[in-house]
Amino acid sequence: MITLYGMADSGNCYKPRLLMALIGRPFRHVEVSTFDGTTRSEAYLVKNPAGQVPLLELDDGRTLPESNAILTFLGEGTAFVPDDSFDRATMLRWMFFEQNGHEVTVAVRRSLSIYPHRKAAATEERLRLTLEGGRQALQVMEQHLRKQSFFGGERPSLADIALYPYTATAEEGGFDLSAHEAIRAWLARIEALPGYKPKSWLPED
Ligand SMILES: N[C@@H](CCC(=O)N[C@@H](CS)C(=O)NCC(=O)O)C(=O)O
Repeated sequence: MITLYGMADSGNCYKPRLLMALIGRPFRHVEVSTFDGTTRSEAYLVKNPAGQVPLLELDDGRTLPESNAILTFLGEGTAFVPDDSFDRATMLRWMFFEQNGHEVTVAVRRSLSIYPHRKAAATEERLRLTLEGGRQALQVMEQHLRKQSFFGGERPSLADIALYPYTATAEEGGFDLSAHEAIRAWLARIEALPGYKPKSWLPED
């Protein structure tokens, strides 16, 4: 069975967990965490020299880091990857947006705001910049979702799985979603998908 090394509270790690729940693919979860230093342990650095989670390990020992690369691998051949090449590129467009415009602002501001070990990095300037950038990213999402149900159109794709976790916890980072009606309706649509599991869910051993 494939193994997902991840941190239960991390949105990046929740992305592949959520996808595997939605497609009904069994996996083993191994908790590796920045809190207890295991992301930087010698044993883990052999698997991922970047010292980050998530990391997928296949039965043959091959490993794959980067949440959106993991989604791409796991999503192949499922309904979460469109057949049409333009639709597939549109899905990728939003997955790149998630890493370049959303994760670096919305997710980073949450981690600066809630994790005590990030306090030294949570300077006024950084909090201001991530607030501005995050608001801009959320506005882009809001505008797009006013026109369609999911990022790639009327069906959910990997882009929605990539964008869901840190949008769902954006308020923990000080973002106000009350005026973002389209985003809130989209979050509810994801939560209504068959097989959906919340971030707190981990597979049984
Ligand atoms: N671009 C990477 C980012 C991964 C990342 O930032 N992981 C964080 C948890 S959300 C991590 O491993 N932090 C632990 C550390 O840096 O020690 C992805 O999408 O997978």
